[in-house]
Amino acid sequence: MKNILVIGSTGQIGSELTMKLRAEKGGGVTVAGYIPSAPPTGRLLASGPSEEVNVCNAKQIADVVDKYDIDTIYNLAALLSATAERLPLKAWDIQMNGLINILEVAREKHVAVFTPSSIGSFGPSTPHDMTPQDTIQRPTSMYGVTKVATELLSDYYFHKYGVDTRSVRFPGLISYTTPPGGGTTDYAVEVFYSAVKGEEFVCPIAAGTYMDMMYMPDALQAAVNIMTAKPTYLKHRNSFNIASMSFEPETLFAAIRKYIPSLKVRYEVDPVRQAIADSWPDRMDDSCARKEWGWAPTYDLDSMVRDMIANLKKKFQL
Ligand code: VAH
Repeated sequence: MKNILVIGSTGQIGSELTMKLRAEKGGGVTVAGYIPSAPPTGRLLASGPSEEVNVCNAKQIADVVDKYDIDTIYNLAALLSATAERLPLKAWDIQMNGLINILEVAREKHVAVFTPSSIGSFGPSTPHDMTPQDTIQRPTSMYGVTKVATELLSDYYFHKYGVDTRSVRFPGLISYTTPPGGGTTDYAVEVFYSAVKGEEFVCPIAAGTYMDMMYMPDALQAAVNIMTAKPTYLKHRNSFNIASMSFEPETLFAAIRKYIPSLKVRYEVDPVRQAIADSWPDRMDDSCARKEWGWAPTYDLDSMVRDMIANLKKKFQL
């Protein structure tokens, strides 16, 4: 029976992952950890227990782990890349001081920990095409620095203390549920909102800028599957490349125009997000994840576009 704590349960990934974990048959409880400025509402609040958990408060983490006999923590507390560039010290505090609080609790109470990494953990000197699982990681953003440090610290706690830490490097995540905030890949979500509402989309990322992207259902399944993988099969832990599609803005817009031909786009490149995007891979090699724990995405560009448009039209009753 798995009792799970999702820290950051009201964020872009956390809000959907918490609902998915609660729907999984397992008999355990999934606790929604939140901070006062972002409390759970609606179905997230109604479907299970929630507790205030600030990653920078180690006692709060430990008390909730004890109260619910937690055996797995999903640590989704983070500032995304563009916000982290604006607030680098806050990003470090949440992503690193928060992480070591979680890992210390996990060490003392024998709790498994999932903390996502990202394509943001790579930098300009990383091979951009078919980025290898094990390669150079010299990111030039604070977000990327925290993601590499997250991978190293999580591996340290595994090798030194036997803490069961696991992680995936998420691409840009696309979802119709919780709008993203402050990410470099957010354009690939925001354009859908403009398209279904018939509004012109102003794209902050230049045409021709390839990035790995993934539909949220595949990302959530990866987060669940890696934590249930047989530990003896894992040659890597923090963190696995996972990939499903790679595209540049014009490819995405053409795929949307197959269903909404009227989509209008103009470019106003944001230099901060463009510099971050240029430093990230075009496409990752995810063969290790496929081999070691059976990673396999189910959505491609066209099926993701179709599903996004159908669900956003439903959401806005269009
Ligand atoms: C961001 N969506 O853009 C996040 C993610 C891979 C990108 O880390 O910052």
